[in-house]
Amino acid sequence: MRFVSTHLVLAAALVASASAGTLDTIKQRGQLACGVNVGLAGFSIADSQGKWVGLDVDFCRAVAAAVLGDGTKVKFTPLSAQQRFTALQSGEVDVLSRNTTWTLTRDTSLGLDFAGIDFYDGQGFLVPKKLGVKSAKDLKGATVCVQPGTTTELNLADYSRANGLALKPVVIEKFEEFTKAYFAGRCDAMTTDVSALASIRATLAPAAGEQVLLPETISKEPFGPAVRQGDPQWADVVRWVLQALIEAEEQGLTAANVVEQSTASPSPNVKRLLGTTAGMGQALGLSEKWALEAIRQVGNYGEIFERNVGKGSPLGLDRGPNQLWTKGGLIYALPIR
Ligand SMILES: N[C@@H](CCC(=O)N[C@@H](CS)C(=O)NCC(=O)O)C(=O)O
Repeated sequence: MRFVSTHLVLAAALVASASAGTLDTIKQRGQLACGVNVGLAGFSIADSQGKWVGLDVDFCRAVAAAVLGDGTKVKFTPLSAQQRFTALQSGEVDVLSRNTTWTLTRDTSLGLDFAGIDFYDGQGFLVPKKLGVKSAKDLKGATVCVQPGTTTELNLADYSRANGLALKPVVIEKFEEFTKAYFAGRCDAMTTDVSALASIRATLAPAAGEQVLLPETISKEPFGPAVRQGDPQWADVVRWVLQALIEAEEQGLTAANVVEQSTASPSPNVKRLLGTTAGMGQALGLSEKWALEAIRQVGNYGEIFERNVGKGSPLGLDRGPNQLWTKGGLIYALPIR
């Protein structure tokens, strides 16, 4: 019995040491490799100066700020829906932060681990106003533009079958061709995540007012950052950076006040989060200023949301389920202690 357990412990240690190391690799490299969308405004897009901006981009900057003390030390790799998982599995990127839905099979058979949920979404339909369609149920026999390698494609088939709609998918791999095909009238409708439809309508439609979002949301699409399975230390870092950004919003810590609050706040929770009381950084293998730097350089979860996809942005999204749990939403930070 004793013999077996020693061997099991040894085997477990060997597996851990063989697969660990992403955190050390990043520290040595001095740069985080982050996989993002090729160009979905609000989530990830290169601006006119070639600088990457968006909610998914900001999450990677927060991880770099926590790990390396500098949120600019990120190499962004644009990935299509079909390329994204291979890029993570092969080690080309350390983290995938790309409007990617957490599903059972992605979490298991694909060898990934999701570190949390940073955006709650669902799938919808966009149609030209001139079609006069008021509900997805009116789309019987319609052609629908959809991208492959997505949950979108699978949900569309389920929805069509479940409702006897005989929808005809028009599957287009490249994002640019996908949007162009729809606006050129090659499909009656376009389907993807509602946030992406808002982004496409606001930034790519020839006339945004001519496009209607149908009322049905046909799926749940919880997006989150993913890492390779088998490196729990790295998964922990990514998981807790996300929690720290949410905790910061819960505690009223912002990019502008976090440094001052790190000494002024009497709250034990704030002191632990910001490293004024040491321990959390060490537990993660990071500097005690990990969360302070992430919040100072990138902002809290709500600031990231508002700046990129909120009411003041071209997407104009409500917080909806992405509001804090204390305000009726689903965003809830795990205890940092
Ligand atoms: N959330 C869904 C869909 C994600 C997705 O890739 N959506 C498309 C539709 S907007 C996209 O981002 N395309 C950009 C590209 O292919 O580069 C998933 O994880 O499968």
